[in-house]
Amino acid sequence: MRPSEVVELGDVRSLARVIRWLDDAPEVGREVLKRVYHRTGRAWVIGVTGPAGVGKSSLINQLIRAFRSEGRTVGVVAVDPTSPFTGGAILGDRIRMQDHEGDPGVFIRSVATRGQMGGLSRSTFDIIDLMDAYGMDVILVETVGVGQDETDVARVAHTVLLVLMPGLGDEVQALKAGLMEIAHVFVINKKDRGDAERMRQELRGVLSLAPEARPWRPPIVLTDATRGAGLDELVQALREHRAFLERSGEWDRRRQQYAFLRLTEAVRTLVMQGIETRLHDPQVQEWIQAIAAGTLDPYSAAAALIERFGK
Ligand SMILES: Nc1nc2c(ncn2[C@@H]2O[C@H](COP(=O)(O)OP(=O)(O)O)[C@@H](O)[C@H]2O)c(=O)[nH]1
Ligand SMILES: [Mg+2]
Repeated sequence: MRPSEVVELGDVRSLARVIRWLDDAPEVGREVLKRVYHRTGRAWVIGVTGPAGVGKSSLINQLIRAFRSEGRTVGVVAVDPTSPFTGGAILGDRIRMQDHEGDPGVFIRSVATRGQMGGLSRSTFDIIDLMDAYGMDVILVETVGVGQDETDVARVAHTVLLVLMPGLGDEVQALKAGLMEIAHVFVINKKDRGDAERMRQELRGVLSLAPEARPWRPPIVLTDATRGAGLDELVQALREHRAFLERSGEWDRRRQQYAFLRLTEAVRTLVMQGIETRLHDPQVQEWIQAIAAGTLDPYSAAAALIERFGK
């Protein structure tokens, strides 16, 4: 590892290299993260979530343009729901974002979920922190999904943007219990295509069921991501939410929550790493056999394993 790559703020090439290390040489990638972590905490993380095909990537493309025109740097993490059976090939989700190719103020990275729960892979946190440390002002995290287990993004993002489109009637119903509660801004995209206004009314109906006491009332913005219509309104809604976060103290509270999440993730990573390197240890093999045979339960085995290798 060359120290220069650690210190260069705003250098997307060294950022790309460090992020690649997270996959290829995790201990090196994490070593860099340790050294730059003190620079984190400045980026505004915006989660962009919703069903496949609603136009999340297209909207991100437009949001990059909008933030860039204000002089802000933008990082994008696109989380692909790659099948756990294919082992998680990294698919480029750059197609609709390629307008920004060559702009040193934009850094786009796709990550595979590797079949982990909740939609975000372990390294997503590291990538977000690295982008933050390397000076990205805004980090857009694209995740697919509308299930309740997809609410992971809410634990990472300051602002959650839920993207829908006209004609998603059933899915809107399904959303009620899950993402509805975590979304701060709703977008009905493809307003050029269908009855977006009617959908706004439906959505308002669903949202009005929420407790009145909620300090932030999520706005609903109609957009056409292919033409950029509604983008000013969307950016305005995002800005208002950010101002709300800061004035309510929520911005700082999120930092605390994120710190807790980071700690538990790091513990999991280190413990798993410790176990994975010892899978062929005869003692571990013995425990596996005993669990299979039913003579040992997995919790007792896990406790014994951590006791033995956890140091
Ligand atoms: N007509 C119309 N098509 C759109 C709009 N936004 C995105 N699309 C198209 O919808 C398809 C899916 O868009 P994409 O951004 O990849 O959606 P994602 O899967 O949510 O990221 C693409 O063919 C886009 O060109 C829109 O506002 N209007
Ligand atoms: Mg996409």
